[in-house]
Amino acid sequence: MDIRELKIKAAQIRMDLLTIIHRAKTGHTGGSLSNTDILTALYYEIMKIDPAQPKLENRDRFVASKGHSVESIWCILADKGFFPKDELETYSQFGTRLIGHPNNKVPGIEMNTGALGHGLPISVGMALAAKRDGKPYRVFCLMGDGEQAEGSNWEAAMAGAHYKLDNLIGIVDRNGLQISGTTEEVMGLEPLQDKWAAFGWNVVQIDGNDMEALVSTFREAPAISGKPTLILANTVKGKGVSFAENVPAWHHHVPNDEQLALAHAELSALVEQLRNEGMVHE
Ligand SMILES: Cc1ncc(C[n+]2csc(CCOP(=O)(O)OP(=O)(O)O)c2C)c(N)n1
Ligand SMILES: [Mg+2]
Repeated sequence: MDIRELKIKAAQIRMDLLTIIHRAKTGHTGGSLSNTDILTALYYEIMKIDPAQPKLENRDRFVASKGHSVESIWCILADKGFFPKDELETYSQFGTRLIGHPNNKVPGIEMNTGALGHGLPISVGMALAAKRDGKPYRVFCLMGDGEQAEGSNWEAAMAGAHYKLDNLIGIVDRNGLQISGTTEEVMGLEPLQDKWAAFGWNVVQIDGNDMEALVSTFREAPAISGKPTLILANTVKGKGVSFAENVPAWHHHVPNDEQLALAHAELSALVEQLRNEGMVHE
């Protein structure tokens, strides 16, 4: 897919995730919207995965350590064909596999997550296994910025550098907010880039809602052989929905009927604009 097509896809995924959250009346809206571009780049352009063979030995691995923002993942896995799209209607309903956090009963999910701070340690193990077994796959681990307060991440960071895991790519969704306010108010993280660098990682800071920057950074990783990569992805929590952007309450606020219609109108307008740009260029 080219960059414009990826941007259209991201807008469509945003519409889908708002729809399932609105229907179920529960979800982590802000964090799902902030990481949609990261996931779209990974799932539609970067990762070597096959929805028909979700357990393929040499598949790239994706671990959603910030497991609460699962709605973007469910919508992408359905759209890619890991499971039927109409199953999305069961999201968060009694008896569903599509629960409020990643669940490895669902094809395409590598690991149950939700308790923050566990994704990176397991990703280190997956990347180390690939090295020891001589396998070519990469491991991508998406963390939240609030999640950086979990000490287990820093033990894993040390191990990732120690074992020279250049097949490991950590991504921090740096939206500046966690559940109850800004990360700097709740648990100061800065200077975050310097901390990761001091732990021996190659750190790249980008705009995490810029599709072009995401695709080229993911393609180039590892830029330095023998070092794991940390992508500090500066994002906007609630991205793409004007009234949700940067508003802490949208962490798990659910859109009402009117807000859903408004959000869909904004995102549809973006899709139309991107389609028109395509026609001008063709
Ligand atoms: C170990 C643990 N403690 C607390 C929580 C509750 N919790 C869910 S989301 C969240 C905030 C996470 O903020 P951040 O990592 O910045 O995620 P994002 O902003 O991307 O939604 C918290 C504290 C949890 N899931 N796991
Ligand atoms: Mg955050």
